[in-house]
Amino acid sequence: MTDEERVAPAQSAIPGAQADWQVYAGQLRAARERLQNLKVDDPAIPACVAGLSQIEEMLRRPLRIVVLGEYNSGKTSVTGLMIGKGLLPVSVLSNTGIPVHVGYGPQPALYGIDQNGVSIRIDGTKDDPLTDLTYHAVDIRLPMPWLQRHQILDTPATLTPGLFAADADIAIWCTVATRAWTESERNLWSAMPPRVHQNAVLVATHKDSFYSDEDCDQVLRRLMDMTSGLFRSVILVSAATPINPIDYPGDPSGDSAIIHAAIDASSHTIRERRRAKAQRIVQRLARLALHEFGRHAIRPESETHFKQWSALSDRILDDQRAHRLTRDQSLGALLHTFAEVAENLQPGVIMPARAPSHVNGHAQESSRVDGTFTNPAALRADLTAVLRILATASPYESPQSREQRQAARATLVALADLDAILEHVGRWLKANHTPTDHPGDHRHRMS
Ligand SMILES: Nc1nc2c(ncn2[C@@H]2O[C@H](COP(=O)(O)OP(=O)(O)OP(=O)(O)O)[C@@H](O)[C@H]2O)c(=O)[nH]1
Ligand SMILES: [Mg+2]
Repeated sequence: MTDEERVAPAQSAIPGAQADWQVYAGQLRAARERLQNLKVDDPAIPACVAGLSQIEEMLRRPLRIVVLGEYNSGKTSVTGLMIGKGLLPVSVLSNTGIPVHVGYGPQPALYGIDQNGVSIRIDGTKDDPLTDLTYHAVDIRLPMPWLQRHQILDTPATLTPGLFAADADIAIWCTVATRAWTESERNLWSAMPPRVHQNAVLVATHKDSFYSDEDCDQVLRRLMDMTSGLFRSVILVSAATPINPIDYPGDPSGDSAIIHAAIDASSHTIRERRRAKAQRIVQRLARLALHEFGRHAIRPESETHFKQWSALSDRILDDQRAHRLTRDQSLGALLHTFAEVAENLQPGVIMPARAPSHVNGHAQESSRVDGTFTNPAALRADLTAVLRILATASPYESPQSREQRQAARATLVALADLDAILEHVGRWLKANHTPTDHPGDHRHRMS
């Protein structure tokens, strides 16, 4: 990571605008609800719906921020700074020696977690020092939108901070700026798994101890040098100065804004990674569902074409396994065969302008295949799903159930991103087009 990235951690998102992951989660939810509401009797659908729910949950899970640091380094104050000063009973929570979890709740509430993990509501006991109680942890719930997407764990100073950091998405290490980054801090931090360092933020507190901006800049620069590679961002704040407006984006110079910008930078990376992962799983899931969907409902007149595809693609994969075909050759042969069968099932589906050509099973000489396709077996599975879609509109279904099935299929196709496959196939065929071939020749070569 360059220093530049570390200095300028983030542009705060425009308030109200949805991040990509939120848009994607919304799309998944809409697709899932559509599938759930359709009256289609096919086991592939509930299986897919269940998978989608899990992925949505994974996407929406609040990011876990864990606040770590040595004794009195400002951990609880920094936690307060994140949710808005004045909202957290910092004075009550100081020196409690137990972890404090802050998360979303529809109403403000305070719970004690006992030794058995049982949660007991304790608000109403007004400012009793929690040290008097034998709770294992404290759980604070606040009705703040920010806490629907983030949760915070304020930890007690410990010699084994790694235990708290283990399931952190974003670890925050607090240090007192005037004596920051001591050897013991360095040792504790270095002992953490590198994964924890990746999106971590170093928060130096007590900015108010410095007299000038130059002093602050110098401290910040020194800290960045000393901790190079160990944190995603390094910031300097006054964690105990009077309250900033809670609507932090309106106050970009405030300490809340500084810490939120650093968290947003890390959040963005994590959310993007989660979204990419979700997208991959959803594609697989939907393609799998398409394989299963309508397995027994292939149109009689399409059956011959479909059987041809099964036989030819089997042979291609066999030939590859037996090293009679290179990987590229088998990919090329699969794509050509697919294009041929697809055109027969639904003319114009691949290349409306001109029919695919040069189809000669797997014996043909293949030029290099587009990098999009790398694994013949996976490609065959994907292409089979597409062909099944083209082949399974049964004319015997009632118009109503046909409509429902088509709607389900369309939803799955969108999730599976099969359009992208068709587009790639079209592009690939165009690039490998041999003009001498005659479209009418296809059928006999395939049989
Ligand atoms: N002046 C000043 N005081 C601060 C700042 N941050 C924290 N403090 C004070 O430092 C003391 C310790 O702060 P806490 O937030 O309780 O620190 P902590 O790390 O949670 O402490 P323990 O949980 O007991 O380890 C409190 O008196 C805070 O008011 C800061 O930026 N400036
Ligand atoms: Mg504390």
